[in-house]
Amino acid sequence: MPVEKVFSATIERVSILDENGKFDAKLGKDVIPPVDAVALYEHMTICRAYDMVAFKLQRSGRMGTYPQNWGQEATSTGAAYAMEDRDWFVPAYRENAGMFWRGLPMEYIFWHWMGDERGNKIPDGMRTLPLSVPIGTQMLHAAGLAWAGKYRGDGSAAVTFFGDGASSEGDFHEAINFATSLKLPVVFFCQNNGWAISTPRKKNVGGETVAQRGLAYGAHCVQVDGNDIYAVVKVVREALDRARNDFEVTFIEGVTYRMGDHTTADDARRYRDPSELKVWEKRDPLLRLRKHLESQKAWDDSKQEALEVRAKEHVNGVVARAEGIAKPEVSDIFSYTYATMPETLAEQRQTQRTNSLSLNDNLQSV
Ligand SMILES: Cc1ncc(C[n+]2csc(CCOP(=O)(O)OP(=O)(O)O)c2C)c(N)n1
Ligand SMILES: [Mg+2]
Repeated sequence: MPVEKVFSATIERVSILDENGKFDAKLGKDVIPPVDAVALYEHMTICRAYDMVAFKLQRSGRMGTYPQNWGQEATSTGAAYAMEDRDWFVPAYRENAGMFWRGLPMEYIFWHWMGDERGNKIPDGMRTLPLSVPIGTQMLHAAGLAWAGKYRGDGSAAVTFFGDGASSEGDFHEAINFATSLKLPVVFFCQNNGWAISTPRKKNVGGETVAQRGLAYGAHCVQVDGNDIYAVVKVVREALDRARNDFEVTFIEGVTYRMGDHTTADDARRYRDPSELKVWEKRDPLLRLRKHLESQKAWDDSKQEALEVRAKEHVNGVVARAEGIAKPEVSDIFSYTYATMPETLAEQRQTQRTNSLSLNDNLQSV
């Protein structure tokens, strides 16, 4: 036969708890035990409070630029919940909730955006990378970590997060090509939040879904309702099994929405129709889970009130710790590049305050 079909594929979309509160009992069976669902809801609520405080810290001049995570909490939290400690969590910059679920103390992310490098020094043993602001670079790191894990046979997998915009970067294509051709245990989790700053998804990604981008590389591709934490946990768990057991790469497109501006340096009102927000407010991942828990008699208004008080107190404590950290030493800038400091650098550190170069002397003469 001169013409034959050599490849065909479909992209499935997974949803368990839909925006009207309908829960698919068959698909959702045993995905998240009820006690964990409450813990996840509480966690995401505290992360939302954190996000709102972060915005105010920037507006009042106490923090630099900040990208709000508002509305996207279920994607990274669901993924982190499905992961094991031995797995690598490789974020972009809208995955606070997942990083905190993995145990990163919340002040680290404040430090990062306050310009303090100590926010990037992840506690030892926590297989989580610091935030990545250069778009797309982290996916290559994830492929490398997964390669090392496979080489060592430690059973680990890497889950890397990136945006719809980042899926148009060369780094994405290089990383996924590397991962699928070497059969590395990586999960590529695209947070399709509708926008790459002011560029709408349709103007930066051709094709019906973002997920299908992975097909060309031979990845298993799936779309998931990213505001449905049950569906997120299910698809990430399956992707991790695939990675660990078969070294098969998965591309997950989590369809979610950026409720805030791109960052505090942006004003989305200049390019975004407010009616879009109204639609997505109803799809809020927290609201959806809360209603579901209420329908299960696992949540009520008094629990909500108590949680909100607790969240406020918790975040206030984080702010106090973040702002209360002792200033770093100037010489710290020399300390973190080499395990053993080369002589030239040691000399620079030694002479950083000579008369000719002394910052203090210069200031005194002003
Ligand atoms: C390599 C690189 N190019 C450009 C930028 C500027 N930039 C910051 S965020 C962004 C858009 C990213 O969109 P997306 O990947 O969809 O992530 P989102 O912000 O929506 O979460 C761009 C172009 C950058 N940080 N790094
Ligand atoms: Mg985006």
